[in-house]
Amino acid sequence: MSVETLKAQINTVETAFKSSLEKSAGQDGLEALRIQFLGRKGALTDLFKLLGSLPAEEKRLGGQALNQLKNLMNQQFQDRMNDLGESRNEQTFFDFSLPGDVGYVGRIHPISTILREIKSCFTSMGFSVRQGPEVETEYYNFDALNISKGHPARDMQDTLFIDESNEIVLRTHTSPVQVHVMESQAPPVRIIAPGRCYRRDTPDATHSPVFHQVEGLCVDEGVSFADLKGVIQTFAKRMFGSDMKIRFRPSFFPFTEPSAEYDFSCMMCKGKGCRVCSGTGWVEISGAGMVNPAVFKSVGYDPEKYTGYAFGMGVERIAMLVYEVHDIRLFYENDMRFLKQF
Ligand code: FA5
Repeated sequence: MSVETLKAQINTVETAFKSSLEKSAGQDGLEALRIQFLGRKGALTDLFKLLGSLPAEEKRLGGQALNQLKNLMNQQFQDRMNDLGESRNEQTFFDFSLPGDVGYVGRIHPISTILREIKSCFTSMGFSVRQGPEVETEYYNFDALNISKGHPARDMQDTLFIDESNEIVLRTHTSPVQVHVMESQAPPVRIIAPGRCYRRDTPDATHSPVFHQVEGLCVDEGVSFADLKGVIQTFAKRMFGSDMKIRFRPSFFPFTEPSAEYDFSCMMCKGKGCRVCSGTGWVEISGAGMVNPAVFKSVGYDPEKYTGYAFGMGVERIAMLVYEVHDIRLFYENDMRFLKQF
């Protein structure tokens, strides 16, 4: 036999091996192929047996060609085994030690939690909870509250208009709810009105264009400024503990007379001065005062018979003090790393 004849047989075996490898399926198919081509009595062994019949000078060449075929067949067979092993692992492998998929459980937003606490505190003092519209007429947002057209107080609150020609605005405060409530019932009144407010305020650490207020209104015979101070003091101590200090400062609102603003001592810096309290040790929480008789007249209450107090406190400012949050914007960025802490 010549080396050329051997090479022709090598080609035939190689072609048959490759085509069988392509067609072979599964572990059993591969094992049958291994026996047929690479086994002790397989096609490769048969070819090696032919080496002996080559002329001495062609044995080296024949041996090289056979070894090449042997390496190629072994390599391709191994590759195929690996592929099969991987796909089998993908189908059946399951690691029971891995932690399971835990679905995300939502939670209450910190502002909602604080609103609930404020409501619970005031309802325990005999206040009921009322709601008012966020889209208001200028009449309720300003005129009925004694803030006449061109009054400088309208400049104090940069207003977002929905429809300027029809005088429709996004309410800039919760005080219009005072008017809705007084129009709908006779005294005595003792309500709080929580809700969203909107202003064209530039966002910074303590201002957001959308924020929450809780309005308070108490009207009856003989209600005084001392009642207002007592209610606010009780609220502050219940919310923050007996260490909380409050202070009232004279102020101006067209719908209250006299008017005041009250501040809570800054829990963040314990009064030393920080970014939240602008270095003063106090955080402005709310406007307040005795209801202006002009407002009573616009809702048909007798100002000679009734007196009342009102306040409108900023909920975010309270939440910042409770949770020691330095920037109001964090409440509205919806960053889960922040929200998950509550
Ligand atoms: C008012 O809005 C009055 N309606 C409050 C009032 C009610 C006075 C009843 C008298 C009687 P003022 O503009 O000061 O007042 O806002 C009240 C509180 O809302 C502020 O003290 C502050 O805590 C909060 N606040 C106001 N603007 C913003 C804002 N852009 N972002 C966050 N909180 C704000």
